[in-house]
Amino acid sequence: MKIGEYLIQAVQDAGAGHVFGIQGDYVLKFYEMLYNSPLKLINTTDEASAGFAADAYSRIKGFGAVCVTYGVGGLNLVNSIAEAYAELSPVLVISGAPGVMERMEGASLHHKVHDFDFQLKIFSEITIAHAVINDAGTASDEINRVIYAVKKHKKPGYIELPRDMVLVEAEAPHKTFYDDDMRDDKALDECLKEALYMTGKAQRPVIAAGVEIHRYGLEKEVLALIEKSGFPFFSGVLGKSVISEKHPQFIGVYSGGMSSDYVREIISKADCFLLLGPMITDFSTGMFTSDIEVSRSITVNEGMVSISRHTYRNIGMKEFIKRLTAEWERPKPVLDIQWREPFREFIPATGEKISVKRLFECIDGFIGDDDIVVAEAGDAMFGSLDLCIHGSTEYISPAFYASLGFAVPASVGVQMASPGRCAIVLTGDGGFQFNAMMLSVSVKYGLNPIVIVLNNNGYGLFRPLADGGFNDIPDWNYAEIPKVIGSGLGFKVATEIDLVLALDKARKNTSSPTIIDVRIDRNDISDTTKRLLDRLKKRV
Ligand SMILES: Cc1ncc(C[n+]2csc(CCOP(=O)(O)OP(=O)(O)O)c2C)c(N)n1
Ligand SMILES: [Mg+2]
Repeated sequence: MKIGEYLIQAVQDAGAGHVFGIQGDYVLKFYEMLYNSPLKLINTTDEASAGFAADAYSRIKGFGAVCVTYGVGGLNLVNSIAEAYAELSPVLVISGAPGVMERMEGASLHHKVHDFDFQLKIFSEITIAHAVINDAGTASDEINRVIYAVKKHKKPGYIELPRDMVLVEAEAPHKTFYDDDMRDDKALDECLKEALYMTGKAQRPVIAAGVEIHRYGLEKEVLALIEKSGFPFFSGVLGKSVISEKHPQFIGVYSGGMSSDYVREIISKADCFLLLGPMITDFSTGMFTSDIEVSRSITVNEGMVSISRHTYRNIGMKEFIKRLTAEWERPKPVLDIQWREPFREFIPATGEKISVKRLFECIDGFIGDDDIVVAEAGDAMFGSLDLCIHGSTEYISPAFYASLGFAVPASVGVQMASPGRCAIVLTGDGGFQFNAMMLSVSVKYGLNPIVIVLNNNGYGLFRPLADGGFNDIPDWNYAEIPKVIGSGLGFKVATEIDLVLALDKARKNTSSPTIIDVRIDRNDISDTTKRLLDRLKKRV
């Protein structure tokens, strides 16, 4: 096999069916090979968008890939891959590069910044494993090593493929990569005993289903524990929808002082927290205003379990959860929780101008079983935390790294990874303007995202903190975008009834994007964001 062919086969074997990106002369030979392979090549409008699309794709499929040219392409991808790294998304970056035989000292080749390895050095900071494929003898081992690390650690990897190596015959692999994690069975026994004792005597226990549960594919195991225990459960901001939010034991998303009164009340009274796969960040704790006390917590992450202030190491998260469930004996608790009200139908008030609060109530009623919600950083993301997501992992947002420009490109990745399902994109006007051109890629591939633009004339999130012309953005006519990109529906809505009518038409549009420009007041923000801003104001 040629090295290029070996790489393509390895990407397929790892679970990807698509590769996102843009070519250039340093990667053209490989692109031709990719194009003629079973992998589907999705050309994006720019590399940052390719990275976001591949990130969302990876969150759904468990592995994704992006392929770019050297320098101009690679550097355009840095922010997206940094987000994937920060939020545990297994994306493989493949970058073309000057040939091994071209790498003469001091050679000034286009797209090169200084030394030939400048791009490798940058990506080594934001990937878990990296390799330059410059030796046919080790090429297959190096490709396998990087892909193995990506899948194991749920973080991006980097493979640089010099253009003169693509057609070189690869030697067969010499090494096998297998799971060699140290496991301490005695620590697991001891830790389980302590966890069973602590949960056994709790009067008001709660479980959290965190983001690692999704990334390590443990949804079924966690659901079994939730149902056997009868404990109520919540999720964190990044782990939203790891388990279906229609589950009767679900109480909501908890993020400290940012959360709704309902969730906060339950958490503030809880006396035992079983935190499964959480990622603890400023947003997930509502700027560190969480009521989750370490002394009452069992925190389970891949490789270790902490109970109160001591930690057991070398414990697999899956083994821990499975054994905890198997050895669980305590009867289900009798709880005096006032369970969430079932979902209420949205009835539009005639002529009433739409507010952010009502917008989210309307979207809550609109989301269906086959939809995947993609939220952009900004009020779109914070306001959507209380939406009820029906299935498992049907809500995707950059709820930690929080880069703008994610949602529209991510919807392309989502729809490629889950054919036939609708992507509902919730974005602010500012975030939308970053990568709105990616809707033309949706048109090219016949995708039908429904893009709801929360149009508050600028960077609304910042206005209460510091306001000035820097928060105003150009006022686009978003509803006219379909004319530019050649297909799609566009609506400009200001009232509740118009919004409902537009959503109805969007639902029936199965072949092209729908853009709904929702005109909201400049200073209107969601309750979640109001609570977040109160916290931030105390800091600024
Ligand atoms: C790439 C990037 N640049 C800058 C920021 C800082 N930032 C966070 S929110 C925001 C404003 C977003 O505006 P919009 O999308 O309209 O949402 P709104 O604040 O109005 O809800 C900015 C600039 C960021 N998160 N990501
Ligand atoms: Mg805005």
